[in-house]
Amino acid sequence: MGRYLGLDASTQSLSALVIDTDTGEVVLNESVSFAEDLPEYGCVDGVLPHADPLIRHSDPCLWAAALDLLCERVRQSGFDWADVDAISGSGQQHGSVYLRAGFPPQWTGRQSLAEQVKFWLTRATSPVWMDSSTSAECDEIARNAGGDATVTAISGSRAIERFTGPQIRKFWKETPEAYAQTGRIHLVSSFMASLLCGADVPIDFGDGAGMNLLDLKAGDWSPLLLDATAPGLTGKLLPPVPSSAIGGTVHPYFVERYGFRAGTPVVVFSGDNPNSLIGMGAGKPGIAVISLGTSDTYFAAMRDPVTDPDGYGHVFGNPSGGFMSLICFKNGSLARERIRDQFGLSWDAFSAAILQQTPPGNNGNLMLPYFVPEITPRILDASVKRSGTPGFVAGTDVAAQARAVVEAQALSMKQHAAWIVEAPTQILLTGGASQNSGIAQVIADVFNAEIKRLPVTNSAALGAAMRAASAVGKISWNALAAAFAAPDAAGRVQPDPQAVAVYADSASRFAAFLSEQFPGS
Ligand code: XUL
Repeated sequence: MGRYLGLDASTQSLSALVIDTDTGEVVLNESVSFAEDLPEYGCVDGVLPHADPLIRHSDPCLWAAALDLLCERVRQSGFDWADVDAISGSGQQHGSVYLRAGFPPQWTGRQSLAEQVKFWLTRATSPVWMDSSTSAECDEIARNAGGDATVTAISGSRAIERFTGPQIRKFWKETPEAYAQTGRIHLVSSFMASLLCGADVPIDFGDGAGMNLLDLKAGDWSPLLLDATAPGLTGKLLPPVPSSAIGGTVHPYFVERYGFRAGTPVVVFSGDNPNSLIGMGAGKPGIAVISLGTSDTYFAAMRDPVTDPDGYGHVFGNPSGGFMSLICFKNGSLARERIRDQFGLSWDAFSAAILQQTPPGNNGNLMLPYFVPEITPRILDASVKRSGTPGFVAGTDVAAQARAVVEAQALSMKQHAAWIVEAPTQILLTGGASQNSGIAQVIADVFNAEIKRLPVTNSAALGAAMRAASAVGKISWNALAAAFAAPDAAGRVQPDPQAVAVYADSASRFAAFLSEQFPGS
């Protein structure tokens, strides 16, 4: 029993959440926003502006600066870091950091982490999950490995633009000298853990599965995929480990500067989605999670690593054992926000447009809301399409726009989740937009499932804290889920049978409109 810290290095912020397993309470929930608190790094929506819409990188020094700032902010708030018994963390998946041999050094207290990290980078910026610029490398990796089917069978996913392997290959092709100088490649998760420990912390199976490099069944890097990706890659990666492994202890830098207890164990970090699976109490099959964040994701625990025949879905490691399915939709809150801003709606007005001003099925109006290149379905040449009434197509019917974007997202999710064999009996909704009643109702109706919501919205940080409590405190998953991930009785949304019937028709019309507008997607 004790206090366990979960850190979450997400696309736009770094958060810290501490659970107290004696009282069952969340005793700290603090966050640093990259845009508001560290504008000097120039990231917009978590990425560096780039003229090419397919290129999306971030600055690893920003993540290091955010760690310093968060530790200091929490210390100043009066929270005693020495009360923390163990730490784990979460990172946006797929993003990679390229470092000289010898990283990490013994941190010195004389300089900030960001200043020290800068010296070790062999690639100044980190490609992140929003990057879609590696189509050529995906094709090459698939060809080198013997075809898409082989890559999928080994790694759980077709070679995918945002996955780390294709990004590594692109780095090697474009700057072979810098690649040769790279001694260590980290994911965002293992990089943050390494900063905390001042030691090289391995990648876990959960996040490692998002690289197109891990042999899921063997639990080790696949020699075939390493060779198909870039020369000499084996030595640049530490062997992957189970998500419960201890990666090290907190470095004296954090003890001296911020007051952490010397020797506090650090459990390896994992990806945000594997952590959320735990933080939502969905570690066992039968419960699907829909997370409405910068990207929307749909995921669920699975026993066997069944793969998506259409190549959109993924299989990752489940931190509590077994596997998890995941489908990622890039035009998530980004698309909802674009519609909200374009039509001058508040979130309340957005919800009212859905709940009060438009009927389920939206009078036949359909939108394909691809403001940026989409992952699922695969659309590199992004654009927004509308079909339906003249007012909707012309953009004068404002309420219909709000419903259309949300219906399109829910219908696309249902269509692209059809390959997951273990059908969910419950759907848990999380992420910023999960509190919006209009959005929750559309999802309940499209999936014909009861929606449950949890009081804690940062399920990735919570899941990381629960993993620390499980690995170090030896507290059972059931006890942790009962204490911290129990659905909120007031947050339930029931499907409306009439709307369910309407959406059965919308689903086929949406699928037809999608394949007509984006053939081959
Ligand atoms: C999952 C994915 C995103 C990122 C950022 O495959 O790309 O969900 O993890 O959250």
